[in-house]
Amino acid sequence: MKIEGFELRRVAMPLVSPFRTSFGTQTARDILLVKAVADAASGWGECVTLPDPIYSPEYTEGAVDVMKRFLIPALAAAGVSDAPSVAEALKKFKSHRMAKGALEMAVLDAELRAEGRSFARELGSVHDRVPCGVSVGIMDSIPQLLDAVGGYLDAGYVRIKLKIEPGWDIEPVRAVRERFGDDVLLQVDANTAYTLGDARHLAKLDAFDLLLIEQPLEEEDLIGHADLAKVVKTPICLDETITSAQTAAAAIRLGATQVINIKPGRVGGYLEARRIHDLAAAHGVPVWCGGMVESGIGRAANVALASLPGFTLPGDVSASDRFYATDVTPPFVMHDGHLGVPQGPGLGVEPIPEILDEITTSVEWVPAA
Ligand code: SMG
Ligand code: MG
Repeated sequence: MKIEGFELRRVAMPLVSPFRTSFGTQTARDILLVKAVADAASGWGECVTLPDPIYSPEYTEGAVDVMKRFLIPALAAAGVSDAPSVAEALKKFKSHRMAKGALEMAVLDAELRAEGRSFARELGSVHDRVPCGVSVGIMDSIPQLLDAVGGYLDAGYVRIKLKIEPGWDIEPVRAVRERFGDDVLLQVDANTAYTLGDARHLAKLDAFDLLLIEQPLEEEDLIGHADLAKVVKTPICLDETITSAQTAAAAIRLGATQVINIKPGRVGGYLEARRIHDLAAAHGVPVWCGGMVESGIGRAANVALASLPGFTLPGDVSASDRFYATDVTPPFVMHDGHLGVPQGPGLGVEPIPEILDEITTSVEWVPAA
C-alpha cells in the first residue's frame, strides 16, 4: 500500500447537552478527522484532543501542527505503508500520542479496508456486541442529576459513571444509590481533582459499593495512588496516568491501579491499546474502554476494541445520541443496553458525505509522498 497523503478535516459537532467535568464544561466538539489516502484504499482516523490542554497536554491546534510539521513528513521519509510501522517511524518524537494514534488509526483503516478485514477481527474481538455504560457530567443540582441518571437507565444503559469533584462527590453518589438501588453498576471519575490529603474523605465512598474510583489524583502521582489504594477499599482505576503499556506495567506493579481505563488516543493508538489489554489480562487486571466524546468514526473503533476478551467491565461506550443529535456516520443505536460490533472492512462505517460536508469547518491536504 502506498500512502499518498493525509486529509486533515475539522468538524463542528454540537452536544445535545453541556458535559461538565472537574476540568471544564463542553457544549460542542471540534473534532479533527484524519483521512489516509493510499493507492489501495482510504482510511479514517479520529484525533481525540480537546481544543485546550486541560485533559491531557495535547490540544487540537497542537496536534494539527505536529502532524504537519513532524509526523506526516516522518511517515513519508520512512516510506511507511502499514499500521504497525507507524509508531516505529514516529518513535523519535516525544509524546503527542493522540496525534500519532489518529494517524495510525487512519492507516490501519485503509490497510484493513484494502484487505477486507474488520477492526474487530484485526484486534482480536470475541463478542458481536458490547454493553454500554454512560458518563454523566456534574450537574447544578441533585434533582437534575437524578433526572439524567433515570433517563439513561430507562434508555437501557447498564452502567452509570458519575463525574465528581470536591463538593460534588459523596452526596450525589448517595442520592443515586438511594433513588435507583444497590443493583445499578455505579462508578465515579474525578479527572485528577483530589490530593492524597483527601484519602479519608474519598474512603467515605466505600459505603456505596462502587465498581471503581477513576483517576482521583494527578496523572503523575503513581505513588499517591498506591498509597490511596491502601486507605480506600473501592478499587482505583487509572485513566490520565496510563499513557503506554510501560506506564500500565508500572502502575500495576506499584499497586497504583486495580482496574485500567483504556483510551486508544491517550496511549498512541489501537495497537498500543491492545498491548495494554494483553498486559492487564496477564496480570488479572480488568480493563474497560474509555471514551473521548468521539464521533461515529472513533466510536466504531472503540466498540471493536471493547469486544476483546479482557474488557470485562462495561465501557464509556454509549450510543451516538448520548452526545449527538446528528452523528457523522450512521448513528450507533443501543439495543437492550448494547451496541453491535461493526463487522465490515476496516471500521465498518464511513462518514455520510452530505453530513460530513455540512459540519466541516476546514480541510487541509498534507502530501506524504
Ligand atoms: O465518550 O462517553 C464518553 C465520555 C467519557 O467521561 C468520559 N471521558 O476522563 O474519562 C474521562 C472523560 C474525558 C472526557 S473529555 C471530553
Ligand atoms: Mg476519566
